[in-house]
Amino acid sequence: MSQSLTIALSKGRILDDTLPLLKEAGIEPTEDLEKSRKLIFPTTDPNVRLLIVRATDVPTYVEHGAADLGVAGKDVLMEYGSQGLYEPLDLKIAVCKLMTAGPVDAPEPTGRLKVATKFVNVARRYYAEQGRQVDVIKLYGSMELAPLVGLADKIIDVVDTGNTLKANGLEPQELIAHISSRLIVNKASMKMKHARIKRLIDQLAEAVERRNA
Ligand code: PRT
Ligand code: MG
Repeated sequence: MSQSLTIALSKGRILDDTLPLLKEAGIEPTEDLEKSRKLIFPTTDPNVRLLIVRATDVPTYVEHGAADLGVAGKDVLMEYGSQGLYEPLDLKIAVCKLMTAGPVDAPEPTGRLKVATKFVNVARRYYAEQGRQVDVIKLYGSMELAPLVGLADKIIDVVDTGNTLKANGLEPQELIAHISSRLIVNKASMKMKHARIKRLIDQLAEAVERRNA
């Protein structure tokens, strides 16, 4: 198998924070990804290309080998389940917290808790560990709305500044996990393209260390 690499990224904060790290590893897209509608991009390394996919789809592309590597939030990986992937490096970017949140000063509901979230697997696991009965309601976005209109008592979402919660009369409650983005690697690629991938992991690890020194 050739040593060419395909790397899956998502637009927005992951792309913004990953490109400077890739640059330090000698990999730069040859055009502006944010401005383009294309989804496959060549780079200054003729053997490396970038794919742009939805943040939640990155693990799928990598697990199935459509991409050799990818960058995904730990929140996304916790929800996806990462047994089918290697997760060799914490890139320490897109840092946030996965939290429960609810209306400011609301009394703890006495009956069965209703929790709205896009992280349904994480939610079920979290409350099961506490032995708490919950109804988990799957949403795809705007989770903050759910407690305001009686769809749910609480939400589970990632929180950075907390401004979005605050603007909607919600407050962060329990910390479920500290989140950052991880480099993920397809298991077969790690074997077949070991030298090339090992070199990239080492270069990225050095770039992360320099950045956080
Ligand atoms: O947007 P899309 O639906 O395609 O997917 P996505 O929302 O998963 O992608 P993206 O690019 O928004 O986030 C990618 C990754 O960045 C996530 O998987 C997290 O690991 C990480 N990250 C870091 C965040 C945030 N910080 C963050 N603040 N992801 C989302 N947010 C949201 C948050 O939920 C809130 O609604 O941004 C909003 C503002 O946050 P506050 O607390 O600063 O107000
Ligand atoms: Mg988003």
